[in-house]
Amino acid sequence: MIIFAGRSNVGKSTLIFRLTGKKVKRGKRPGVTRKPVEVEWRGKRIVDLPGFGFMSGLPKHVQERIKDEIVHFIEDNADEIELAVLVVDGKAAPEIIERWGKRGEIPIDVEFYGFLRELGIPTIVAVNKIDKVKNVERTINFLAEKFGVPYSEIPETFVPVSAKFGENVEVLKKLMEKKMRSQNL
Ligand SMILES: Nc1nc2c(ncn2[C@@H]2O[C@H](COP(=O)(O)OP(=O)(O)OP(=O)(O)O)[C@@H](O)[C@H]2O)c(=O)[nH]1
Ligand SMILES: [Mg+2]
Repeated sequence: MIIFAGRSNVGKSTLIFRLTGKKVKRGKRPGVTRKPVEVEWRGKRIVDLPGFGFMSGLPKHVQERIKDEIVHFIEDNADEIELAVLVVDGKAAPEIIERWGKRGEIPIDVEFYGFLRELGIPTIVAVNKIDKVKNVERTINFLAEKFGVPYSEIPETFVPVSAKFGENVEVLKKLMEKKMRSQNL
């Protein structure tokens, strides 16, 4: 099983659509995917998870419940999950991380990356919406530092993509295959 996780509206569903051609529900507002949705891809199951964080039209306690459900889903399926793709919004993530950090809070993306690593799940960070990012390299270096990923491991961990324009999706596909192969050795 491969899971796609990340904050609401970062483009998880769009990326799955680009990768697989499977028509998962996508949308302009955060909170489109409300339950884990499975699609089949090359004989594997890809799970499109709801986003965590702000969701349009949903009260805070429901958002919290959905986040708990995501965490439980991942914990319950940890043995089966061979790969996680953590999708972040390349434009918004650095700003949000900076803001949370200043408040002395651990940003959700950072927390979530740590959570996946603690469970021993190989994780790729797809830095999406790079069509809106001026300096991609700087963005990735910043995220790597915040996530605690050593400089030498950046190429095997971070991939800049634009799901909307299909940019670099092939590179992501290759890295996914590589990570899964090295796992099965
Ligand atoms: N500019 C730009 N917009 C994108 C990109 N990828 C996705 N989007 C837009 O971001 C919005 C959210 O896309 P979704 O794929 O529904 O996002 P999601 O992460 O699945 O959202 P939830 O299911 O609500 O958690 C849509 O309006 C997409 O068109 C991208 O690479 N660049
Ligand atoms: Mg979605």
